[in-house]
Order: sequence, then structure tokens, then C-alpha cells
Amino acid sequence: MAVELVSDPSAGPGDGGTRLDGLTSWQSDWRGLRVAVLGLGVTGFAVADTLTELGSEVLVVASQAQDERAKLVEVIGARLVQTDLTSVPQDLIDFDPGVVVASPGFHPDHPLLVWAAERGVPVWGDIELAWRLRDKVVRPDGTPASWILVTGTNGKTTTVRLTATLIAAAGHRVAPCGNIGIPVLDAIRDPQGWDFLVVELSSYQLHHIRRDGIGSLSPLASVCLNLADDHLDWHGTPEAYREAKATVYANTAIACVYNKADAATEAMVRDAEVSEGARAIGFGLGVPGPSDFGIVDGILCDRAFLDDRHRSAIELTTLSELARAGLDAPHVVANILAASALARAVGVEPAVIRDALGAFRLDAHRIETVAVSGGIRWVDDSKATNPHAAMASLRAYPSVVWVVGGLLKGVDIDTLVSGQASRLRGAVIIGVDRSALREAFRRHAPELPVSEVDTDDTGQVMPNAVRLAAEIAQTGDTVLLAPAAASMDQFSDYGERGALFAQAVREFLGGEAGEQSASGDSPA
Ligand code: UMA
Repeated sequence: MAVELVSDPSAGPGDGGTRLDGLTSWQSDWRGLRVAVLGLGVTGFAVADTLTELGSEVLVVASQAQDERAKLVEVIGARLVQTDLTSVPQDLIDFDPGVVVASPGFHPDHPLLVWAAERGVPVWGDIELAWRLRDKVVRPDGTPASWILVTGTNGKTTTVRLTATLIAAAGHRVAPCGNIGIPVLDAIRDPQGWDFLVVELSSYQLHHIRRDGIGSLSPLASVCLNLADDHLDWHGTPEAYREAKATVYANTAIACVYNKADAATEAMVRDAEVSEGARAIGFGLGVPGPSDFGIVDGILCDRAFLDDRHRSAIELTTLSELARAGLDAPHVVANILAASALARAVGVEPAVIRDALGAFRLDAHRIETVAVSGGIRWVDDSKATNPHAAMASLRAYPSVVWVVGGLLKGVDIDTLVSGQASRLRGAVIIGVDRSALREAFRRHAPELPVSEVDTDDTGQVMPNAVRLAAEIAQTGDTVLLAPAAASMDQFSDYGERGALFAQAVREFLGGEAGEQSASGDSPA
């Protein structure tokens, strides 16, 4: 019996594998399994809630921040230890867990993970746990929902939303989940059940998935949209970040979708261990080869999922139709091609894709035109939290006053400034990490007007940034908030940063702001 096994040394540290290998279903016997859950954000709570429901013994180890979740931990039947998380609490040592489930943000060198590794206690992420439990609610044919995985440095959330929208338009029940903010464990426990989960995975989540065990995750289709330096403070090196991202393709059953403009993603597919028969499908803004998605004379085409792909292609939609929906910025078109490839891989018809794209709108703070006034367009792309995203955004406009800066997370800003200097009318620096930016502008655009918002004046960042940008902007220019940096130095998140920018623009422009609205606007 499982409960006895827990007190058996074979379920303890160093040899948890014996029992854990058998825990591959919601129907498995999870009772009495001692699980330490690290972190009490949305993930930690979902993990604790799931495992207590299954009868496991759960100890949540979290920081001292008091919030509603901390109060709920005992209600759901778990124990909570609150510490500063810098050392291993005695309660955890006494608890002697058979497995540790770490929240995504926990760095591999975190003292608690090092402690687990030294004791031989397996460490899972929430994604591995969710995969093992994916059959809680099954489809009429008895199988669990199929998983489609989406990662990449930029465009993940938009592509997840697009993919889910396209598949739902074909009449399937689809849950977008994962790093977009909905733990996969919450999706798999939804009683209504799903045909597909479209799972956004961060590099952190991918790092925490073990691919060697019996519970190995096998998606129907997967994509790494692009790869550029990000989260180096967490992963340590670009190679470690790349390695984490590459695991998205492991065990893929039907289609490994990669970016033809990004050789790193193609190499990941080439090196991946995939299921027999899985195909590599490229996407790109150029003319597609056989097995690719691409563009011919303004027409988005599928040249992968048709029998006669060596001589013909299927039309999906056109760039002019996308422009009408505000979806024609090059990086958005790339996301659309990737999402279409994933949707076609699971059988969605081209006509369904065309109609669904016509009705699709981007989320707020993603290359969103907030006003056009006096011939100047004001665009909120606060979601551009790293240089790669900011580059895609800058490339969508010919002449830009760039509002840039925040927390640079250790990444290189120099290349972005040198590469995009020619399209800049000027720049306004915000945020705390400004020396690298100042230096990059001095080196690569010494004549460019560059203004700075005072770091001390946190509440006034955006009104000041908008005022300074307006002093530089001329008719035909775009004032673009694409900070290339995280927001937490001066804002609660990128959403607040973008909302305060939009508010400041509207206040600055007064009555003129309504001259043209965001929807239907499209970048050059
Ligand atoms: N914590 C510590 N010490 C650590 C790590 C975490 O004390 O070393 C604490 C945190 O302060 C928090 C708790 O542990 O109280 C858990 O935090 P967490 O940051 O791991 O995460 P969750 O709240 O569970 O949210 C996570 C993702 N967060 C991160 O990966 C940092 C969410 O992505 C995701 O939506 C959610 O799981 C559901 O899957 C957010 C994110 O910023 C949006 N992701 C990064 C990104 O997109 O760039 C990767």
C-alpha cells in the first residue's frame, strides 16, 4: 500500500524514484507522499491544493509575505513554513520529503534546491506534476487533452492566445495556460475538460522539467518562436538559457515548429529527440519552402500540411486583411504563422484560420496605438521587456522617439542601440539601469537628442517621459514605449507601466487624443 511505502526507506531521499516512477496518473495512489512545495505564488498554491486533494502530505515553504494564500494553506490541509528562504528550515529537514516541487522562479542554485540535490530528493516543476496528472478529466474517448507547447524569448503569450483562438474556432475545447498566468494544474483540474491545452512555458519552467523519467512530457506539437539573450541573471549563461528552451521539442509527436529566421531554433529541432514521424515545420516572412509556412505576394501560405507541397501551397489569409485587424507588424505576422502551423498540425482548416484571424485582437500593451495626434503616433509596447522584443517593435516604424529603460536584467543593450540608431529621431531614458544606455547612445548615436527622466521622481515618470518625447517628436514620427527592460524598478509590472504611459499621453494631448483610436491602426 502506498501509505506504507512512504515510511519505507525506498520512498525516502535518494531513492524516491521507485515510488515516484509509478505516479503517472490522477488515478495513481498519491496518498501519504511527502511533498515539499517551494514558493506560494499562483504555482505553489495550485501544487499544494492539487496534492492535498490527492491525499499527499504537503509542506509549503514560502517567504514571510502574508497574503490570502498563506491563510488558505491550512484550510486546504497543508502545512506552511514561512522563512526568509535563505537557509534550510529545520521543519523541512524533519519533514524529510520524498519529492520537492519548486515554483518556476526558484533558481537551480537556490539553497533549498541545492539541499534537495545533496540529499538525492527529486525536484519537479509544476509542469511535470501536471503532465503526470493530466488524465483527471478525459475526453469522451478516454484520452486526456493533447498538449501544445509554446516557448521563445518573445511573442509567447500572443502565440498561445492565437493558437488557442484558432483551435477553438474549429469547435474544440481549448485552454490557454502556463506562464500566461494560469497554472497548468488549474487547467487540468477544470471539471469541464479540454481537448487541447496550449501551454506557454518559460525558460524557468522548462529548466525544471526532467526529461529522463517515466513521466516524460510528450506534446503533440511544439514551438520555440525565437531565441535572444534574456533572463541571464537566472540561467547564468546564454547556453544554459538556450538549453532550457530547447527542451520544448523533446518527445514531440507531430510537429516541431521553428523560426526560419532564427537558426538557433532550427538547430534545437535538429538536435531534439522526438517521436517517430514528427515533422520539422518552418515559419518565416519569406517565400516558404516545402514543409514551411511563409508569405508569397502578400499571401500567408501553408506549404506543409497538404499532399502536393512540392508544387503548391494553401492560402491562409493576406497581409492586407491582417492590417485591417492591426496585426501586420512583422513580429506579429511571424507569431500568426507559427500559431497557424500549430493549428494546422492538429487539423484546423484554412478557412477557419482566416475567419478567426479576422476577429482576433492583440492584448493591451503589445504594440498598441494609444493616440495619433498632430501626425505623431503614440504606441505602448510596454510588453517589450528585453532588447529582442524592443528591436521587433522599433523595426515596425520608420522614425521613432524611443522611450527606453528600466531593469536591464544583465543583457546587452549596446547591439540594439547600434542596430536601430538610424531609425531614431531621439530617445527618452527612464528607469534605474541607465549607464549602459547612456554609453550606448554616446557611442553609436552621439548626435541623437537623448533626454532623461529623473530617477527619484517615480510617480511622475510617464508624464515627464511623454513631455520630453513630445519636445523631440515631429510630424510622421512614432513615440514608442518599448523599454527593452523589466518594469519592477519603478512600476508593479509591465501592465502598470503601459497603462501609466497611455494615461500620460492622453492627459498631455487633452482633447486631441481621440483623433484616431488604436483599433485598426497598423504600423508602417
Ligand atoms: N520566491 C522566492 N524565492 C525564489 C523564487 C521565488 O521567495 O528564489 C517566491 C516568490 O516571491 C513568490 C513565490 O516564491 O512568492 C513563487 O514565485 P514564482 O515567481 O516562482 O511564481 P508564481 O507566482 O508561481 O508564478 C509563476 C511564473 N513566475 C515566474 O516564473 C517568475 C508566472 O510567470 C506564471 O504566470 C505562473 O507561474 C503560472 O505558470 C510570470 C513571469 O514573470 C508572469 N514569468 C517570467 C517571464 O515571462 O519572463 C518567466
